[in-house]
Amino acid sequence: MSLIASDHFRIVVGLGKSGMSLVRFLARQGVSFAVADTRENPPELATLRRDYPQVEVRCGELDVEFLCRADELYVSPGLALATPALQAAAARGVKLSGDIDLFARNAKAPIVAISGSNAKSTVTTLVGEMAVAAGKRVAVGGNLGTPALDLLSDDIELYVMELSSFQLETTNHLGAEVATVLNVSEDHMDRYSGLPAYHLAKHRIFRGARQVVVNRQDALTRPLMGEGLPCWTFGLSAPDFKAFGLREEHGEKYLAFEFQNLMPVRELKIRGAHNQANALAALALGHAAGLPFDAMLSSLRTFTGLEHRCQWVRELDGVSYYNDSKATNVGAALAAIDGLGSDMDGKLILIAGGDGKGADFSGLRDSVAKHCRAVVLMGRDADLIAAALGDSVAQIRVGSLDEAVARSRSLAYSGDAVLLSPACASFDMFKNYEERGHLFARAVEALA
Ligand code: UMA
Ligand code: ADP
Repeated sequence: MSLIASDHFRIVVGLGKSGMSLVRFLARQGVSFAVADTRENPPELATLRRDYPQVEVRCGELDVEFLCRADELYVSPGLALATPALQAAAARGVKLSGDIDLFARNAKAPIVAISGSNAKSTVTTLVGEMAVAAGKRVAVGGNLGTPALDLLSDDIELYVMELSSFQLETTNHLGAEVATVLNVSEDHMDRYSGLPAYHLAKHRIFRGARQVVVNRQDALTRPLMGEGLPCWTFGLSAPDFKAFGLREEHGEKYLAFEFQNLMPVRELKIRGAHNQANALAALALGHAAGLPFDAMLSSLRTFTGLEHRCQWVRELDGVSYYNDSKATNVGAALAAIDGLGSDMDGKLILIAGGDGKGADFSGLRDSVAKHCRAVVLMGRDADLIAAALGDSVAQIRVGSLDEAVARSRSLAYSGDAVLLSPACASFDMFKNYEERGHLFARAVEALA
């Protein structure tokens, strides 16, 4: 049964991946709609024209009169709701919506919903693998991989969804079986008025949730509403009731639930304290969703992590090289610096810089001073990072990633590690963070 009114007219605003998934969904429902995008040549234009030639599409600057022909606009996550034309349409009574509410209304299986500033993709992938190991027919996607509406299917028994603050801005009721905000630190400050606005957007994930998972080490992850909901917690401290954490016994560290040890930490293949937190978060979410411990633990034993997330590339002359290109904000870089730095005898040579998205880099100072031998800076906001770090560490400025790798090698001693963890988006120098990570790995592999 369709849960969408057929007598309304809608416009899909934004013709990227989510816009195209909306087009497919609305076309399947047989309702009338049009498409708009501010770009002259949006990424899915050719596909739309080929598969849905009858759908009206307007490219270029948004026309408020055109938008006001609709009862409802489905706005893509890449487009801020504050966009003047969208606000003008809203002021004239047009509803602003997104794909996630539509997904939630049409999903017939429980939803595990995962947001946070960092670790979303790692934890989402892990919970997905745990569900597969438990024999569930599971669909995994959202901000990661496949757009939400393309996942809908009557066969699915569990949805594991990564949701960004952009997607949550237009989400009014998710109704997840279990929802979490894994951590909150500054990101996307070029889109939000400040941390409170970003925090509020993330917490929309808890709307209608039946259970919540909270990070004991980050007060901002506690739901702002929904007091009294069943709550599971995770954190690196020893766990109490309804809690996942670490416990030490006879010199061995364990992942633990309440008062029971689950598995030794050394059996995890993913490195660093931040990844132990991620494993605990995935266990908490999976447990809340009814997955058995044996299946979840077997997934944790085999999961080697995602590409570009503190990924080990090579060892040369006793120096390890790590690709953490996905660290596109300060919180992610901090997790890598602290996580790897506290797990090794030597020091880090950190390669950082790029498009800082309006971030405050001063949070890096203490961890860099503690764990880094030197920092190699590149990209648009290198000066801002240099100023924030001050004289706490040796700094080297370079013009390219190849140069960064070569200079890092010359700075490192045996036992050290070279870590690409830029604390910045990549768009000033690269197509995306994947390209930045691949070029780093290539430069490292080319070292003689
Ligand atoms: N844009 C315009 N005009 C428009 C619409 C978009 O200029 O009319 C620009 C935006 O400024 C943006 C870019 O186009 O920079 C992409 O926006 P989009 O809404 O078309 O993006 P999609 O292709 O639909 O991809 C979106 C998510 N992208 C964003 O939120 C920016 C993808 O997350 C997601 O995988 C996809 O939907 C499927 O759900 C990517 C992402 O970068 C991975 N997410 C951010 C992050 O992880 O930090 C939130
Ligand atoms: P997201 O999907 O939220 O961007 P990812 O799993 O792709 O998350 O990881 C992004 C970055 O965050 C990586 O650079 C990784 O090193 C860092 N990171 C991983 N786990 C954590 C954590 N628990 N806290 C903070 N940063 C983390």
